[in-house]
Amino acid sequence: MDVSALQKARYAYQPKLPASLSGDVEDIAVRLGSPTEAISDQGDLRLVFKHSYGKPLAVFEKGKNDRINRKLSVGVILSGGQAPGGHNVIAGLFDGLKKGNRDSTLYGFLGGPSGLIENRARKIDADMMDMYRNTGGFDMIGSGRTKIETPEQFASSLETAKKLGLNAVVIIGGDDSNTNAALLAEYFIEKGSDIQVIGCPKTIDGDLKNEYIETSFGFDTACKTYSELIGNIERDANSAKKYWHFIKLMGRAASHIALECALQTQPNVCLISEEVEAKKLSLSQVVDIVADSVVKRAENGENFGVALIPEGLVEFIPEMKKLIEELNDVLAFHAEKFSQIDSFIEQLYFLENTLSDASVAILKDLPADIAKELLAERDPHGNVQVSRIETEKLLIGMVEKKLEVLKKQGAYRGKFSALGHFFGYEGRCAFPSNFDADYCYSLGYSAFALIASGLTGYLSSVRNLTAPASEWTAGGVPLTMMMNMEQRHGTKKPVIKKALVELDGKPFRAFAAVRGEWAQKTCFLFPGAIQYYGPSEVCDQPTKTLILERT
Ligand code: FBP
Repeated sequence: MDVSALQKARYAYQPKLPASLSGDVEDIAVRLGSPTEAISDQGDLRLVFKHSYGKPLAVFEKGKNDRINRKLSVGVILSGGQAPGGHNVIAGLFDGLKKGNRDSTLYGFLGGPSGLIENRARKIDADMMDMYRNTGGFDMIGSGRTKIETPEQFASSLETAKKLGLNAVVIIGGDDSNTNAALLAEYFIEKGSDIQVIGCPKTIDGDLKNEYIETSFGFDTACKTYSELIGNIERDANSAKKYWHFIKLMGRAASHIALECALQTQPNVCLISEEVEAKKLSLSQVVDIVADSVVKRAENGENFGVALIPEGLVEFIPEMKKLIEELNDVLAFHAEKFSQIDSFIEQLYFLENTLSDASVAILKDLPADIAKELLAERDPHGNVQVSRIETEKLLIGMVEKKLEVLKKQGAYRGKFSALGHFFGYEGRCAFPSNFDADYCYSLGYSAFALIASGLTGYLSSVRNLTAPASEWTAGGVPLTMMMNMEQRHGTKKPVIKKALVELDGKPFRAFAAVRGEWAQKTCFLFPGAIQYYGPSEVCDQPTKTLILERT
């Protein structure tokens, strides 16, 4: 296989490990804390997780571990959207397993959780592993969004794990996939099996975080990749001085990516969905925020600019949120009937009789393309596929209309020419930054140590991430500790709580303190491409979000 010069050079990169995981594996001892509680709904969760609720926190430290050299057989799954560093989680797991006992085996389940359900797996050997070290993508074994949901799927997952003689399954995924990991761990115990389940926190969206998970992997690289592109566009905008660029950024629910990219590039506008929801802003009020910056900059003769739009925005505008919730219910309860209706007009007619009047009015008012996307099939976890909704185009159209009105009133005399962009898939498979390469390798190695220590129902956790890697700490957080009960498809379900942007958090406050100036003046910052080689202050810096949150 042909590989690029950078890829060859990255093969040779040796990811850094926390001191507690470096050196001899026999010296990785586990310290367990006191029993833990879930963040809320403890009573309900105790009932769902009868055998696995409330485990203690686990921390690795130097000491003796006489279980670590056991011969183990482990299966690993990449679940959900791609995130830079996934291969390094597998590499950390692989190297840990082989250091513990060279006869240990690692299987990769193909195509995500369905690989476990349908027993599609391949053995990962050293040659295969070496071709994927420090590379982006999930192409080593593939990924998928299948949810392990039905009793049959749980049963066949156990059957596969038994057939392969596994000691453990590692699920590398986001909040939904790790909720699945918790349910699988519980199921295995309930069925009398001692097969362990360990999760690893993945998602570029950055919304799987809490006191114990400082960031999900992939967020760092994805934000740096988007920020490079945004910086390039800002420079183009400032050179040509004729376009407004509306850039939608991935982040299905939370606006962490948009916020981090704003901190890195200082655009004129960055909308934050969580703020829109908290202030109960209508769609037209959101449009006013952007139009206001366009007008003010035109007064300074600057008919150009950059606006960042979080992917999930529409779901946070209260009137749209209500519409989407009602649509989710209709699509869940009348799925079959609705799928048989071919034309969009007939779909609207059907919905007129099922949705509230207010929601029908909003749906009819939206451009047809946007309305059609809102009616499209949900992902297996019931989410609207917001990456397909062209919010940037919706806003361009609405800002244009608003400016026409202002022009007629004599309140705007500028020129408005806008271009839309969507940055999402461009960043999910980038070569992991040094931070993600090190973090992911450590997460995988820590997952091995959790398995070797006999633990199940844990999320691998590596902390103290703003310090040099040698000072990071590693361990495991009980999955039930991060859970609460939420309404899904009309019933209460256990889920890992999503971390949205906190409006009283330091990253948002840092942004809010300066955005007024950015809206009027040109304050662009050009961060450039991720650097893999060179001084540590250029190559190893974590995100601004992490630095602000941890200091
Ligand atoms: P995960 O939550 O699975 O990590 O995926 C995140 C994400 O990249 C979102 O930002 C985006 O909305 C979605 O995946 C796109 O999904 P798909 O890859 O199925 O188009």
